[in-house]
Amino acid sequence: MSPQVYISGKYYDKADAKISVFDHGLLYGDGVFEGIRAYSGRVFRLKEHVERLYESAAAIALAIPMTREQMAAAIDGAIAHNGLKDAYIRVVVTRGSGSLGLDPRKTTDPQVVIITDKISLYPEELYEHGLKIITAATTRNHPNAVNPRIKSLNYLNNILAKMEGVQAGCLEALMLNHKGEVAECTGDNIFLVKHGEIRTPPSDAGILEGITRQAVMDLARDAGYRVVEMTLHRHDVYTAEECFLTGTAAELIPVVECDGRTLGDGVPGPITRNLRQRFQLLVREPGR
Ligand code: PXG
Repeated sequence: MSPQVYISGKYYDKADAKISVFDHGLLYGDGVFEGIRAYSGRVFRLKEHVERLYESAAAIALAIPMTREQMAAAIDGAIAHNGLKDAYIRVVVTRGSGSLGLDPRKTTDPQVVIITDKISLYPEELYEHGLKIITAATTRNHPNAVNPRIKSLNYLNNILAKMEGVQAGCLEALMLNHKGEVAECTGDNIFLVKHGEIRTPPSDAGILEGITRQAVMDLARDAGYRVVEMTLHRHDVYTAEECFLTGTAAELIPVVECDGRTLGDGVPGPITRNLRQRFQLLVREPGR
């Protein structure tokens, strides 16, 4: 049986899990979300995901109708309710139903949705041989528009970039910010290795501050690598020794080609492979 969906305090079968067409989440993409993983029945970085959800909500002045503690308990509860061990969790908070018109004051009852599902993993092949990516022509949101730090329901900009990637036969696409600097991919953060140093764009490059990104920076430093957040350009990608992406869905995945240029030796590099192994241990380690 497929997992039941939590909607604002109750569980529903998949076929009955519905939200009003008048919800501004649907009408305007007015809402926020999180994508989370559970490994062996434990939710990875639950506190961090809940915190980011509440920060996204605060940034759009959306009052989530439950406390952080209640939210964390509801997420744990949804996994337990559905008897899942290794799972993907999608938390969505919508602005709620209202009249037509943008004004959020005309809405009531923000909806809290927690979808849990079995995780569908990327083919192991991609981790062994690495991804090919392209640079999308679609620019990452300007921070003064929908700030990339907000994980909002308005992902169309990233979807447009993803479509460019798909068109080019790539699973991910690199997005530059309005200044032409490397920001991130459509659903993953990007890291480069140069002179043995691990480099990633800073928050002010206009990125989502990924929870996997932070976990990987921490474990890389613990492993003795130098990790720096710095402005990067496409040139740095093309001339990198190694490149990898991080995200909840992909975990840590090597990139071996960008815009038709072979990166490094064209195979996942030693630092990328080392970090991937360490990440695998981290997510399976009790008490992490
Ligand atoms: N950048 C963007 C734009 C993202 O959307 C990441 C980076 C990586 O962040 P985390 O915190 O996951 O390390 C994301 C994450 C989905 C889905 O189902 C999307 C994400 C994560 C999980 C699921 O579309 N995006």
